[in-house]
Amino acid sequence: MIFEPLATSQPVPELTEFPSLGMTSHDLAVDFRRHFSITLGRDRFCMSRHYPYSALALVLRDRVMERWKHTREAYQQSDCRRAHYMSLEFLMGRALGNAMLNLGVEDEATAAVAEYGIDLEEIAEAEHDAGLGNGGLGRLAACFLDSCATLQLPVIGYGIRYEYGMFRQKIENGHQVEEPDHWLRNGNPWELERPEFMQRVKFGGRTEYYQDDHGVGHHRWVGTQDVLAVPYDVPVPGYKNGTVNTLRLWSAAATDEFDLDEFNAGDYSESVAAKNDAEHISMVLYPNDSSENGKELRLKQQYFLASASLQDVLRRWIRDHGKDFRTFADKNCFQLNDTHPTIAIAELMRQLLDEQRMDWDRAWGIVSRTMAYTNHTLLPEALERWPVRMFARLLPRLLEIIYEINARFLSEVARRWPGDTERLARMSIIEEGDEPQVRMAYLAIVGSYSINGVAELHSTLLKQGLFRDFYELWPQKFNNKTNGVTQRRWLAWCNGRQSELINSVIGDEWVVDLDQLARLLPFVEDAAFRARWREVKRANKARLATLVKSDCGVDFGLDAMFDVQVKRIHEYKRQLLNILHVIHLYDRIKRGDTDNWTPRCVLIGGKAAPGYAMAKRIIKLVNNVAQMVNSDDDVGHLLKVAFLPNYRVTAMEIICPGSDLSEQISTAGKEASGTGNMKFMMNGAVTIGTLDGANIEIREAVGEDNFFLFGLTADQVSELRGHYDPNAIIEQDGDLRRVMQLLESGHFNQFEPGLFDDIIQAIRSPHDPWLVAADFRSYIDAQQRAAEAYRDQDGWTRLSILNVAASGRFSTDRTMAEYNSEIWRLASVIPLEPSDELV
Ligand code: KVW
Repeated sequence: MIFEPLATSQPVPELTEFPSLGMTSHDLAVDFRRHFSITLGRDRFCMSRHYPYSALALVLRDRVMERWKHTREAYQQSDCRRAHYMSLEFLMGRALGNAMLNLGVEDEATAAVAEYGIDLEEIAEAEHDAGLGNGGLGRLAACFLDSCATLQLPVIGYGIRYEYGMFRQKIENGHQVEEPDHWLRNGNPWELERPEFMQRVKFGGRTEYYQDDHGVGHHRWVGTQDVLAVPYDVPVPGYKNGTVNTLRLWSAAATDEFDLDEFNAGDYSESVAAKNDAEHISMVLYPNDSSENGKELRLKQQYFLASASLQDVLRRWIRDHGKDFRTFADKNCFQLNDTHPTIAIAELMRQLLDEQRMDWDRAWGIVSRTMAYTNHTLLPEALERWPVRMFARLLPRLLEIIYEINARFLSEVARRWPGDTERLARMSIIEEGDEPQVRMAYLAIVGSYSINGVAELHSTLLKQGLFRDFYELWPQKFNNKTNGVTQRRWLAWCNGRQSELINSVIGDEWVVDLDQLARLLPFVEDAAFRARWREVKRANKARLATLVKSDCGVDFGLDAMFDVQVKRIHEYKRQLLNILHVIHLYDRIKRGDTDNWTPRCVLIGGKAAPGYAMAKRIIKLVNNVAQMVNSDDDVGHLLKVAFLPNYRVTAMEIICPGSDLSEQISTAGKEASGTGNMKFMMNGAVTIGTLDGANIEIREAVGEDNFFLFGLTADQVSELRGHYDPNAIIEQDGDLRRVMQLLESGHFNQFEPGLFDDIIQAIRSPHDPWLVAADFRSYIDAQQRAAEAYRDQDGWTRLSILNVAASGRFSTDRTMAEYNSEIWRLASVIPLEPSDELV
């Protein structure tokens, strides 16, 4: 094997040590030229954006690389406890700017490429987003990694290197069209292939019982079809601290034997098919946000991630500690990002039982002291259940283990509540019925020492509702960890103007200590500061307006209020409520009800899951309304509407700095947390929102006068079920009645009859789970209050500053510090800085 250690001699240590690389603009410029001409072998005919981008990426990568090695060395030498963040999604976005910011060489890099007449902003556009996630859950994982590196915590991300990330969204005739996202096509300088750490993952086959040489019984999993997992490491730099953590992404490859067996049997095309089959596992990200569709390939992806990652952790453990697992649980823990990687609980049992021949109780002792589970949603359609039959076929040994976990768990329940058979059925990991299912959330709860929700309300609702039985059994396992976002990307990087203005009055410590933003409070009273704040916002709005013009062809005037809702399209998020408000404003304009009007530019963006018909229809409605409103001369500058195609991390970096009003309008009790709400707040937008998810904590932090609240509470929402009468509400509310008349008359679909019938029906249905009509009046009134507040520009500027000043709590630095002090209990590890080794 080519990855065996050298047999003849071992290289001298100097091979792996390297004099530290210079960080001045001159040093960067020299290396930039070398990478462009020599590493990439380009000449003056290769002046597309791509090659200068690649050369600069290599310059930064070199500098990241030396810190990365030092960090690995420091972790290795300190033999520290580590956390492993297991997630099917990591929505990293672009890496170049992030590397420059964290290495502290933004100005130097700009100057370095400028020496060759190149504009850094222009070449940065050549980088493709790493879109390995759907939305909030995937981006949260990326923000977590950023904060862990900055806090110098030994946390490793484990995920899948999808060949195709989140689809690219185009809009054709107002409809969403999906295109594959082949993000690796032009190569990826931000990954390092590690074939030496390849693992083998089994599928299918059957289980056998056997006795070892000592007569002890064991199980083995045989007759399997195996897939290779090849790791690719992505560096995660901390902020100016010498730490570079690792995100390890697994790519699926066919095993050699797999090919050869079939090939020798004479069936060439079968052998190629098998190879394809294996490589399909990491081919594409499932584009469903908060809903599960029970596809076999998805379960394969989940097991592939869990098995490869755990084998990797055990490989390292055995390399460093031999087969003594007594301190394994003291040195390792695993955070499960939703139930997606939960099969890890059964897989770690399998590896300890079958591969390490440990007995059940010792193995379970390790598993149940190392696994921690984060729940991200209460929506029933998002709760993962896998058919037992599928499990039996794909992962027979894991199903046996799950049955055993369940049997032992249910006997504990029976001891605690003797005779309560209903409770046993309710709590069983296996849901009985015509098609029995494995309930992954219950497996996660039974196997974990910590279970957390992602905002105060969400965690409370988990304990009172969905997981009530489990909370009664194990109250000590449950806790809350309110989400956050990293201020490095979501303020320092994406909003240079606002950052500089903040720095000019309170310094830049907020970059690593976001609570420092509270020191902006006194400046709310400073008229000159408010004027500068307003200029910053206006410049950021101009940048956003340019994007809207180029991507939507719509003119946004800078004096109007920029009213923005960007997030996945889902009925519970109620983009529909937003568009009903737009129709209401349009109706007012058409009726001449425009005294004291506040001009508005409404921006909506987001992707719909390709199979989610209603979400796609809502996109079409937004586009049709936009078309009608924008082309009506009566409307003019009073109202503009645009749907921004292909919403993604890189778009949000321009959107949130240029927004005035942040739409966070989900039906109360449905949005577990939300994280876009925090990005907008940090960038000086004011929120209009319901008492849902982290909105509640945002409102508490900023003060009720500085937040436009509307809508039913979560309690009122559940109380209304059963006697909700939207038709009566529509009848009684003149504004809503006229909005429905416009919709129902086909005003927005004159050449597409019946197009919006499903939407109309949903609004009028007494079973509408999202209660759009119920919150309409309260929403319209809150929008009116926002519009009036906006007319007082100076007053609005105060609101804007107050929001930023109160956003300190919503840093993932705080979130990670809480995970660490209450769940992971890691000590931070400080690596050598590159220059240290010369001393
Ligand atoms: C499957 C999700 C991708 C595939 C959630 S809940 C479930 C999923 C399911 C994603 N995503 C979102 O997680 C965010 C991070 O905690 C929350 O802010 C958000 O409220 C929630 O909907």
